[in-house]
Amino acid sequence: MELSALQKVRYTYKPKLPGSLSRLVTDIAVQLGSPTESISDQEALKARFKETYGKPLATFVQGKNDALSRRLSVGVILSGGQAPGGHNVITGLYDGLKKGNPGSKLFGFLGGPSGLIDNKQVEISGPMIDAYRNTGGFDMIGSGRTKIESPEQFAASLETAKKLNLDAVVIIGGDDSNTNAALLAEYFLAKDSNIQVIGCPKTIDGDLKNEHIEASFGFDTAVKTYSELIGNIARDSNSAKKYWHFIRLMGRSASHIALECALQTQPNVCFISEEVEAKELSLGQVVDQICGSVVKRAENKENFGVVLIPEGLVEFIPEVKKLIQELNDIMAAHEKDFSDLESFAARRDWLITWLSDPSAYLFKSLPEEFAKELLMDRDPHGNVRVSQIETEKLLMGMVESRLGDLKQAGTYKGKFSSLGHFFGYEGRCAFPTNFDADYCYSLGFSAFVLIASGLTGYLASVKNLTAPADQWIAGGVPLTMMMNMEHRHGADKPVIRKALVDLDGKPFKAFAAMRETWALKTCFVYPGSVQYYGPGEICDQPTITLKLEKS
Ligand code: FBP
Repeated sequence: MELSALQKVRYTYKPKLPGSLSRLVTDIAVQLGSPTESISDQEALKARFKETYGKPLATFVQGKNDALSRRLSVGVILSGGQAPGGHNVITGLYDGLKKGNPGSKLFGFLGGPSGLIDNKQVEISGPMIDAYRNTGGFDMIGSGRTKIESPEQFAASLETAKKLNLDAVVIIGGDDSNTNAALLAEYFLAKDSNIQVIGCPKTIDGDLKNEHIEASFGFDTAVKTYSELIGNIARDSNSAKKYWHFIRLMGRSASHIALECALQTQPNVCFISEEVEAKELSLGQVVDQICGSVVKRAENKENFGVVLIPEGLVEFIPEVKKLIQELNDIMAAHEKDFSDLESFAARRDWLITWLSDPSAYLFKSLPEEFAKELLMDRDPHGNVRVSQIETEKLLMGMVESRLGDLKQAGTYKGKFSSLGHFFGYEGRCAFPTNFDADYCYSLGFSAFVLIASGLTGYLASVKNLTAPADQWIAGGVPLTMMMNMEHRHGADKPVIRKALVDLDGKPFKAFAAMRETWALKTCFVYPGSVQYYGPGEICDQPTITLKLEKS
């Protein structure tokens, strides 16, 4: 394989570790706190997690710990969407295991959780690790979205782990995958197996965070990659002065990505889905908000601008959310009738007979392309695939038509020409920033310490992330501590609570304080590309979101 100059140099980058992990491995002790409680639904969760509920928080400190030199066999899984830094979690785990005992082994399950179920794995070797140090992507072992949920899948997972003589399984994933990790940890103990399960917090969406998990890895690199691209487009827009750019950004549900990109680039308009839902805005009101900026800027002869749209927006506009829920139910309950209809027109007419009046009215009024996208196959969790729904195009069309009305009424005299973009996959496999490279390596190393110390049902945690890396605080958070019960697909299920944008939080407030100015004036900021080498103030800075949250 031909290597780029940057890749060659990144192989030699030495990720920074928290002070507590930089010493001799046998000098890393685990300090345990008091028993913990889940965030809510304590009784129901205690009943569901009889073996693992309420474990104490773990912090790594200086002290003798001979357990860390045990010979171990561990299996690792990459689960869900790609996020920069995944390879470094594996690298940190591998280096930790080998430092503890050169005879320890690491197996990589291929293609996500299905690799554990079907016993598809590879033993990870030193040369393999060296070929992936500080690189983006999940291609070392691949990822997948299979959920371990049926009794057969749990039993097959245990069988694989036993066959390989594993001491532990590490699951690198988001909220759903780590809920799975908690269930697996519980299952193994309930089946009298001592095989441990440890999770690592991954997702570019940034919605796996709480008091103890300050950030999910990958968010830092993804938002910096998107912000560079948005800044470049904003500058092009300010140079040519003839286009409005509508940019949809990844983030399945939460708008953390859009919010951070807005703080970094200062666009004219940015929607935060959580606010749209809280204010119960209609699709028409969302369109009006964009038109407000277009009209005012046209009065200043600025017929150009940038609009940021979180990809999850459609599911947070109450009327569209209701329509999607009704479509999900109808299509699930009458799957065959629906799939027997071949043309879109036949499907639309059939669906309209089932939909409630308001949803039928909205569905009929949607442009055909967008309505078709709402009918595409659901993901394995039954959700619409928002990454495939071109909300930016819907809004571009609706804004143009509304501006036409305003022109006729004489309240708008500008010119409107728009271009659509979607930034998602561009950021998920970028070379991890120094922050993500260091954070991920530390998470992997922490997973090793948790395993060697005999803990199970924990998420590796590294805190104090706005301080220099040597002051980061590493340890583990019991998975049940982050859980609550939620009604999903007709039943109450234990899940790790997703962290949506907090409308009372500092990042949102900082954005809300500035957006009226940005809507009117051209205040774009051009962040430029991620820097890997150079002064710490440009290479090692965390996101604005994290800095504000910790300030
Ligand atoms: P995870 O939650 O698994 O990290 O994935 C998040 C995400 O990148 C979303 O932002 C996006 O909507 C989705 O994955 C796309 O999924 P896919 O890779 O299956 O197209």
